[in-house]
Amino acid sequence: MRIDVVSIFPSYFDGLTLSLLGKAQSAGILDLRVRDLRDWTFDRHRTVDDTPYGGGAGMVMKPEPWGLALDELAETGDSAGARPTIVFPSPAGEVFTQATARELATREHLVFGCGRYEGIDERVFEYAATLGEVRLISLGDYVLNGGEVAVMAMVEAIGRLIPGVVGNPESLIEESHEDGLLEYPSYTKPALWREREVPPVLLSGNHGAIASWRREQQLERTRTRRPDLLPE
Ligand code: 6GU
Repeated sequence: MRIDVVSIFPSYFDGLTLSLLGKAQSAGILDLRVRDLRDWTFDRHRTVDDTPYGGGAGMVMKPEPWGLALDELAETGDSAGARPTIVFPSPAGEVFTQATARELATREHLVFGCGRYEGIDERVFEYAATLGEVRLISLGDYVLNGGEVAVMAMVEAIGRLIPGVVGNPESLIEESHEDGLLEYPSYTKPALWREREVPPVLLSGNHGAIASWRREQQLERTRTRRPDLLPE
């Protein structure tokens, strides 16, 4: 999978070279390229924003650098003409969930365009739709200063679903949200620690009993912490 990220703060994404996603890049499973939007500016100050038409607070990102960035990055060089999925992080977008991560993990080519909070000139979204499938995606109902942290989260959630990135595929299945429930609690040695015991069923060797205890724990946790995830 190829992922391009465009940002005015490319060093935010240095962390994506660590750990599993770093290994996936070295192994050639993930081709992640982070680009500075200012590379597509040509004035002395490398200007990416300007005042809003109609007035109002803050600055708006100019369309020209975005147009050039998208032209370059949407071009895959593939004669089959594969179109990328172009994601703009936005608190005004659809909410990102595990289902979104699963869907985007099936794509050949993702382009993430990180805007600042005040936004990108609206025509950029229309233009992007001529190059690929455009998605505006939010992490949830709170406000970040820009799209960078949101894109880091999305790239990590998507990247770990690419086959071969997570060594043991079973660990993908037994995760919170994969089956619509929260994960069951985990324990390791010692069996007694600061007067606290590991639930005895886990030491019983009875695999059926362990599986039903874990399922019950998942349901109980989901009921208390996230009742919104359960059917009515
Ligand atoms: Cl994707 N962007 C920004 N700026 N704020 C957010 C967000 C995204 N998701 C939640 N808050």
